[in-house]
Amino acid sequence: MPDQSHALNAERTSLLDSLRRRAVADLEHCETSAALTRWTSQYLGRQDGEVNAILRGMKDIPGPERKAVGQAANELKGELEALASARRTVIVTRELAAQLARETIDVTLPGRDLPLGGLHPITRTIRDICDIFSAMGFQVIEGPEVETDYYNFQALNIPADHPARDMQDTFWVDPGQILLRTQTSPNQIRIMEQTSPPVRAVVPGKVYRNEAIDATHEAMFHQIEGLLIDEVTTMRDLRGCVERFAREIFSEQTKVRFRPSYFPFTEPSAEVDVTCIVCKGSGCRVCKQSGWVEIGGSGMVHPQVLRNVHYDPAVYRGFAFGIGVERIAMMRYGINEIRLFSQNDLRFLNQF
Ligand code: 2U9
Repeated sequence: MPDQSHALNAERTSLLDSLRRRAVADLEHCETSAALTRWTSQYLGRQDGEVNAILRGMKDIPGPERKAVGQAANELKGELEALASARRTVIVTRELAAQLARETIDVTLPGRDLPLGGLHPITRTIRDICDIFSAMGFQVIEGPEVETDYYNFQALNIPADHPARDMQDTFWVDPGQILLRTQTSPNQIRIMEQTSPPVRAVVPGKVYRNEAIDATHEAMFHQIEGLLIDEVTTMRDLRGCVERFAREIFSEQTKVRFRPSYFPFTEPSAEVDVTCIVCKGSGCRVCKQSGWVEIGGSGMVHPQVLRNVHYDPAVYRGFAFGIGVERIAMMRYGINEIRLFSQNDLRFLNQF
């Protein structure tokens, strides 16, 4: 019996030895965490691990040997666990180093450019016009686009039967009471109500007219209106002011011409023409061969308008003018279609 048990013992010992050699050799080939996980489950797995299979089979071993085999198997288990843990440290360190190398950020790289927006040609033109009048001492003041009938019409001496009040021309919010302003002048009335002369102000902004739309007319467009009120103010001052503006915005060679006209809020009144900037006055398609292009209207403020804001027309007088911004922009940039300004088409806008 002792010999037989000795032989059995030797057989089990060599079984454990060969398992150890195989496990150690395999472990040396584990290069990744995934491979190591597979190795761990093959040799040390709770259910199917090879070492546990030996420990489970011990119930078949006779009493005296069981202890020795159990001890040897447990030692092997401890030994393999220690080797696996050391191997894991090596693999994890190597994998982390590779990941860090892969994910390196070069903080010295220049940032990505954000595309810069630009100013709309109408905004640019309004700013340039305002700069010119600012330099002449005018304040730039904006006001509401939704107005009352009083500020838009009555205060400006526009009688009830005037064509400008026509239902077809005005966008009414509350018919007869509230409307979208048809000119920026209601704001000049507000300014005069709030201040005493002298007054020098320009008002830029959107205005609305219920018009038939074509290449040169839109239902919404932009104006700049100017107002100057003082004790001694003449038509010559108006002409000088408008001429200075025209020469600043177009060129020093520009000439200005006044043509008699009629507006309810000015008397006398004049249309303002400038020499065509395309042909310099010799005649072309833009000026319809006349050499002149209309840029707006002007005049001396009507005494009734002064009375409406409680200015004494015997003491104060003033001039006013209105300029169509789209007109100026179309001439400056050589644009022949007003609808391009409101279509938000980047192929057009990117050119400015
Ligand atoms: C007050 C008194 C008078 C402003 C004026 C015009 C003549 C004029 C047009 C220009 C082109 C409108 O955009 S457009 O179609 N404007 O012809 N505007 S006088 O007169 C005023 C303003 C305010 C208190």
